Amino acid sequence: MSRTALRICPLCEATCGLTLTIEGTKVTGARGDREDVFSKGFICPKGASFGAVDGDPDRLRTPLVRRDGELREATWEEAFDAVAAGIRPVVERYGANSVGVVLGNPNVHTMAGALYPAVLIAGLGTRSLFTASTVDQMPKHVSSGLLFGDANAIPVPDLDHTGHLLLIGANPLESNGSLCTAADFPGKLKALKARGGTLTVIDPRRTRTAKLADRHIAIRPGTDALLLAAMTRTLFEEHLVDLGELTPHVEGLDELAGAIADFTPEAVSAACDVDAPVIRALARELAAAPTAAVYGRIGSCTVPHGTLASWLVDVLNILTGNLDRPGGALFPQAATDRTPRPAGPGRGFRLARWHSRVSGHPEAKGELPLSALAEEIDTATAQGEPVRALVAVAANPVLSAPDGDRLDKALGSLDFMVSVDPYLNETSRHADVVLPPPPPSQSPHHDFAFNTLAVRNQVRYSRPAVPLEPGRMAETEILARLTLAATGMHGADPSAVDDLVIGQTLGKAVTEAHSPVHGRDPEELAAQLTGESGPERRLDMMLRLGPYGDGFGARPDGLGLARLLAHPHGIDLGPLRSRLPQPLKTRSGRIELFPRPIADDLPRLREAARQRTDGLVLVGRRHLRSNNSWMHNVPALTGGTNRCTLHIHPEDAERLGVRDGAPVRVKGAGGEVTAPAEVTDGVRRGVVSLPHGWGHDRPGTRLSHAATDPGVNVNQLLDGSLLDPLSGNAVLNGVPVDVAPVAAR
Ligand SMILES: Nc1nc2c(c(=O)[nH]1)N[C@H]1C(S)=C(S)[C@@H](COP(=O)(O)OP(=O)(O)OC[C@H]3O[C@@H](n4cnc5c(=O)[nH]c(N)nc54)[C@H](O)[C@@H]3O)O[C@H]1N2
Ligand SMILES: Nc1nc2c(c(=O)[nH]1)N[C@H]1C(S)=C(S)[C@@H](COP(=O)(O)OP(=O)(O)OC[C@H]3O[C@@H](n4cnc5c(=O)[nH]c(N)nc54)[C@H](O)[C@@H]3O)O[C@H]1N2
Ligand code: SF4
Ligand SMILES: [Mo]
Repeated sequence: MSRTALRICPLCEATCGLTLTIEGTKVTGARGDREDVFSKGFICPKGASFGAVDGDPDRLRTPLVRRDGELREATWEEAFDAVAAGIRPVVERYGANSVGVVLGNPNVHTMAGALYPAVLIAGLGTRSLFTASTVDQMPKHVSSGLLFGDANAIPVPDLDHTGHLLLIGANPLESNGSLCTAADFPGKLKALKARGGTLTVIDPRRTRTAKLADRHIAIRPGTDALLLAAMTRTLFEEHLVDLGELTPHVEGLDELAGAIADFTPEAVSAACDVDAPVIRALARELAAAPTAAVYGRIGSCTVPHGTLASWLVDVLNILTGNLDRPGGALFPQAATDRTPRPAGPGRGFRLARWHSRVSGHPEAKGELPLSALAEEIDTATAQGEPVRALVAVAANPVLSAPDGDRLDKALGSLDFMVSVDPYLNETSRHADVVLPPPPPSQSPHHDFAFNTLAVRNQVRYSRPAVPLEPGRMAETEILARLTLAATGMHGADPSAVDDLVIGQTLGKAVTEAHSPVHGRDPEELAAQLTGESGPERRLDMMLRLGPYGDGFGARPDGLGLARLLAHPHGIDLGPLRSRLPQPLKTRSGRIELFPRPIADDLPRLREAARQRTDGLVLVGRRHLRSNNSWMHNVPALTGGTNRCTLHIHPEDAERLGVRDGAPVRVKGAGGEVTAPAEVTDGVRRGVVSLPHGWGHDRPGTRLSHAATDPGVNVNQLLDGSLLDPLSGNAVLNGVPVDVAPVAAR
């Protein structure tokens, strides 16, 4: 007998609602849930393969603990005993910073990842925090922090209503969108065109997204900040600046105009390899559109001027009056956002409150660059102890971060490492303890992160579609127990972690004048929380305190967990709306258009306008049926065009003697790899492209299908020294490489 259950898909940022078919405890099918308030039935090949991803026989079923050098199956009790015994002595002997924490991307796709790591980090008191954000979107956090005073206030293009979309370094037809949660991104781009809107794509590759565009500009990688600066300059020069409703909320306009005066289209044209009249036309089209949104993603972030490019994206939205207006770029309002406080000056955003020990990299948002993890482990300095113990949650930095070989060695030298990961892979193979979370079908789901980035306000929650298999532990409980074991409370009841957070949150809320629970008794409020588990009670609390919440009775028709559970396809909370000035938390209470750290970084950009590399540079790419490093083990999602090949333009191939299908050697500052060439004019001249997340040929892993076509680790070409200095984000695109055919024997 089969049954169906609803489950939000955790396999990318689009958060589609799925209807799963379940036989016994096995997911045998998945289709789009047509009644889902957000995704309305959309599904992609990954979502359709949910059952295969979920039921991968290589997923670990029990904890592993290293004994006599070998990882062996163990009980949960033995595993947490080993965690406490591994971490506590390191903290006690060498101090909190000697315990590192690495958080990978899937943390934003699980409830556990949203609710527990902050408690773990605070409990440990460590500053050695490294996450996937610094190989991804940290520049956007920094630019938002500087402009708006809140690193998490990220404006999202109003895809359903905009008249003109300028898309920079993003390929949503493969990625399904990022920092812009939208189910059926492809359909939304087609709808934009159908209603007479225009789409411009800036990408060194002619991607599937670029093929949809009215205009595709194949820019030279790494030079977007120059192009955007010249567009900004053009808006000033041609008197196209029109802040509209934003006028009272913006400061620094004149300073900005003066500072970018020398970034003329002519001055940047050669570096970008884009003609000056084209740059002017881009600026004019943006200003002339009835509504427009500029949106930049990976290709604009993982480059040497990532923060400047991210800042300029919003500067252009602001100068054309498109920020915070329907059809432009708006700030979503999620149901679990904090209770909105009254508008007014805030505490502002600060950078560089501390620095990394070895290279002195400044922190950003409390994080150190993932690129610096290897040196923080393998290099002793007088500044303090190296990282000697590591907690890795949903992270595979051996493949995702620069110089995997160095990190691989460094991980091998740790006193202790624990990985919370479903797979024994390139990173977790170094752990002394591996704690495997259950598959997604056995986990609850709510998108704490992506609802704050969604193109429509809505809220959805799925309880586990399948009960926990005997011997399994929910990932929320794993992280709660790990937190207790690592912070000297080993063995305490895991609900203590949830009670602590609930007590602290309610305790603070009752003191805030703007809170709906101001002046009430936190214990009385806590007693009202519903839910079957600690994480559900926390979700209930956040919903009830949130902007749409029932305020614990203050607004009886407001949201809470019970109401959400009564709406299994979700609750629509309406289109994105203008919110300024409320989201601003700058010290001035206004948008600070030309902040100091940005001003100080401009000379470096000016310098870049004069540079031109003539050699080849490398960029990445994504495939619809892949996901970073962890989906190459699912046969249904591999093969065909989803392969680790080097894309190279026919003219470059000809010049270098590279033949289609033949192996080529690619050499970068961090090492070299050999991959088959794929000669294609889908990349521009002077650019080659290799996808990331491959290189599944290391011993001691348990990824049987991935190992049959392992590919190579593109990040081995990097040595970790190239960073965007303001954000600490790794430079992964526009990296110089040498390419040569592998000589036939
Ligand atoms: N060259 C290059 N490098 C890149 C990029 C690029 O474009 N080019 N992209 C970068 C980006 S954007 C990112 S986000 C990073 C990603 O980097 P990482 O976060 O390190 O890598 P992932 O492959 O996303 O997944 C990390 C781990 O999560 C595990 N996992 C999967 N599901 C779960 C779960 O439910 N719970 C737990 N605990 N673990 C789970 C997987 O087995 C895997 O080991 O890579 C970056 N690296
Ligand atoms: N199918 C699939 N979906 C995914 C993922 C996946 O691995 N596979 N990963 C998920 C994650 S973690 C993330 S962060 C998102 C990323 O989402 P996107 O940002 O949409 O990711 P990409 O498809 O890598 O698109 C980046 C584009 O930038 C281009 N580019 C490279 N360098 C430059 C440059 O200097 N300038 C410009 N203008 N463009 C440049 C590349 O050619 C590429 O087409 O995708 C998410 N979704
Ligand atoms: S688009 Fe993303 S969320 Fe939607 S089904 Fe595909 S992988 Fe899942
Ligand atoms: Mo990412």
